[in-house]
Amino acid sequence: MQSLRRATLLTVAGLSLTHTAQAFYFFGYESFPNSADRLVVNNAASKAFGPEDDLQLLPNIGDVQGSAFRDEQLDLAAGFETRFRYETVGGLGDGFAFLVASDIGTDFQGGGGQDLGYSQGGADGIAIEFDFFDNGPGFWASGVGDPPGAHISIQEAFSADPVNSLAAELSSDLFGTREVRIRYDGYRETPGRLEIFVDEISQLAIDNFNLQDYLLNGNQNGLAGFTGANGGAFGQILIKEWSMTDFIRPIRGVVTVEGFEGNYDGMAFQCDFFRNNEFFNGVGTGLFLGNNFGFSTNWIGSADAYIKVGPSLSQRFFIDVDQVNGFDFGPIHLSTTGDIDNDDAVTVFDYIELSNSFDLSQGDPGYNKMADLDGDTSITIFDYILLSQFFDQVGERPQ
Ligand SMILES: [Ca+2]
Ligand SMILES: [Ca+2]
Ligand SMILES: [Ca+2]
Ligand SMILES: [Ca+2]
Repeated sequence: MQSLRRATLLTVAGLSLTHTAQAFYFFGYESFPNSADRLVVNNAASKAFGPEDDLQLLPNIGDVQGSAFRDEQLDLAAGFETRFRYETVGGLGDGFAFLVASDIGTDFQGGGGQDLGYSQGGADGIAIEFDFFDNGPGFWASGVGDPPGAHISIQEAFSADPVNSLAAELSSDLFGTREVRIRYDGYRETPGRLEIFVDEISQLAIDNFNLQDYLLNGNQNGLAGFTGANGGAFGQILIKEWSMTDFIRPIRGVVTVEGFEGNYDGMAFQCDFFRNNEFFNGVGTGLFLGNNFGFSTNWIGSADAYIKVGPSLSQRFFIDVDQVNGFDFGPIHLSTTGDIDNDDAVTVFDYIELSNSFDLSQGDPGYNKMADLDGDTSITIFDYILLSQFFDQVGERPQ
């Protein structure tokens, strides 16, 4: 089921060459004026705070809670990346949490104080704590307390109890103005990595983490937002910016074919990705138009791509997919060969296919465009000659 879901995440994104490389943002807030779209604030939280229109998650008042959610179900299962910049002003309260969860509403608010405004029973999701206050080892009923100091932690099941901590790390670098990046990559060579960066320094990561295990009923979708709480100790927390992307990056290809550029239009292409000589992903077949094909994918990193278009044999190309800049691929060159029956080898069966279409021209009944190896829109002796040159050759794609 898992592999099926992943396979379906690959979709043909488009064939336009003019499309510029970019991440697919769910949303981005550079500030939080009252007009900030689809942002719901609750309790003591407010938009349009101060001259920079910050999101005030918590005012500098004791015993208050605040929460803010993007009013949109996000497809999080394959991965997401969120960035936010926050500032602590004045003293320090209990802290705050970034949440993704599938069964809460945008009015969600959990317990106060040490619960950081999110903890409550019965909810599925994860919370990433930025916990400023050590509640002590004996605080929890379980007897397993907070780590001994300010910490980042990844909590499951909406419980701030440390027994529900998937990972925790002490950090004294959580105060003042900080930039956080949280990246969940559900689709790479090691599937399921959740990593938290503060000021671009990795603070905490867990591998073999499948977000869907923590979203209700294996849901792919969830809400994202923040909660925070002040107890007897308190301080102000401002969110200055917040953006979120789905981690899917477009990859576009430009394939220039030697000999008869342009004549592969409407033919199938196949692009398979390998790492360490093992297939891990593919884009299946799609329509080749205007000498290029496009697709989007949700993995990043490098891979060997075996690309085959029309009667060419598959060839290996190295692809490096950059998570920030997306990817621009090509132009590459595929050699015209003679694989008319599309089995990635030039054999006697390709001769038979060519013979069946011999002497026919474009528009004739029975004309097979795949057999027109030299691209002159007729099946002639010259196509035979080309096929003969490549006879017995096979594509580079591992079988
Ligand atoms: Ca705490
Ligand atoms: Ca904690
Ligand atoms: Ca063949
Ligand atoms: Ca021809």
